[in-house]
Amino acid sequence: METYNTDDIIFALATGWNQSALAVIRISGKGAIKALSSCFSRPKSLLNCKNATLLHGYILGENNHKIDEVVLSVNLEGHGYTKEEAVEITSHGSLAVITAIMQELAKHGMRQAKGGEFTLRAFLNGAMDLTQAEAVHELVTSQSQMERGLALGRLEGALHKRIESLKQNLLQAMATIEVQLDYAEDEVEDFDFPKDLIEDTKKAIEDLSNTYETGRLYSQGVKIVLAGSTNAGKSSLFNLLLKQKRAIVSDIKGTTRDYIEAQTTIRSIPVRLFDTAGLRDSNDLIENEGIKRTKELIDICDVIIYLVDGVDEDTIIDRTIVDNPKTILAYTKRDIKHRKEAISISTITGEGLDLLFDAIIEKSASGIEISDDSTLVIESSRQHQLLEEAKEALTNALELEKLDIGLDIIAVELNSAITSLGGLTGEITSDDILEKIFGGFCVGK
Ligand SMILES: Nc1nc2c(ncn2[C@@H]2O[C@H](COP(=O)(O)OP(=O)(O)O)[C@@H](O)[C@H]2O)c(=O)[nH]1
Ligand SMILES: [Mg+2]
Repeated sequence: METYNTDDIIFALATGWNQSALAVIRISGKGAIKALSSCFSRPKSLLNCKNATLLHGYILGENNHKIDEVVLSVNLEGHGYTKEEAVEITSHGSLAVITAIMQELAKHGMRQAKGGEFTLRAFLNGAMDLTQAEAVHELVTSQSQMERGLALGRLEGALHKRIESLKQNLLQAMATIEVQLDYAEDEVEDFDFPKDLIEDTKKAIEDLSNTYETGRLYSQGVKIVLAGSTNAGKSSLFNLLLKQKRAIVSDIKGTTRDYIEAQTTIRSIPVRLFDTAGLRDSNDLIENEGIKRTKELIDICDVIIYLVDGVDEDTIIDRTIVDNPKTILAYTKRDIKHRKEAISISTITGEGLDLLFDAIIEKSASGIEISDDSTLVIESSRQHQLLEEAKEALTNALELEKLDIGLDIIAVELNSAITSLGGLTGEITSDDILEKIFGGFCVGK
């Protein structure tokens, strides 16, 4: 790979680039211990370290001037995250300390790592497969407890195992066919085309591929816009969902003039929630701008919750919004008046919210709600594409068999499905693909 050189020693700040109590700078690569010992106060102890040792001391600058008091966690080759010789420096967390240490490392033959380089090395050294490497990134960027749990399952190898077993099925089918191909047809009696095995495997691949929508829902979340006329109760619902008073709630119409945006979760799904200006005709310039922005938001969001004041019988319902397939209609102020013609909620008593949440899940991309994070779900578009390719190849194989086409042609399709599955775990992967996967990681991972 062009931009990644795996022969040298890399370092990166693994914690945030901001002031905190402690910072962790990680180093990995052959010779890392020796290189670091030339700027560490106890070089002999470091050089003689056993695997998985903690070592206290000082990072030294020019003329052995102390930069900071640190603790090193040392891993020898064959161990640790990258399976390379590696050291993690835990230092004090000021930017001054971090900068000085990193400058010192650069002077001692180490270079700043690029995004994902540690994980790339872990993958290349066989510490994990590609599904696990992708799970690292998914875990680091997880936005909800559910996504965290799902990603951890994949990191522990749940997806890897499933793909491997699917691949084994296909290898077995392939072996049966190859035996037949190796001999003239009349020599092998009772040849049974492994149709069931291929069909079952195809179904399992399809099921896994179909989890992508759900995975995406839990990782990327949904954009929900609260719309409706002024005083409908949008800001009250917004605050309730955020569990804090962010938006101003008032019975004076036109209080919310621009939209307010916030992040929350609804039933473990990350939600970007927008409280908007009421949709009413107004002569107020600023309010009109707010209404215009509401209309723009309606275009880009996934779900619109259109709130209608349940008490005010005269409210005019905007059909263009209600008829939008993204829209959930809900009456508010159920504690005063319970409207039966649609979902009816109260932000005071919380009544009806469960039904509203059900409707949100149903409207969201997949409509599938998963109950626990032990479910196997994919969230990477790369994995989704490869599964689709494998499914396609198996569909072709089964079609060809029906048409009584030669086994050698069917074998090509089976092989292609096996290759796609191999691509998922990273058995066969081009540099371009590695670059694409690891390039999206943050530095230090
Ligand atoms: N009784 C009752 N009053 C509500 C409810 N939701 C909102 N309100 C009141 O309705 C008025 C308008 O609410 P607000 O959230 O500012 O509406 P918005 O203009 O759509 O943002 C306020 O006085 C709220 O206290 C509800 O569920 N029950
Ligand atoms: Mg409001």
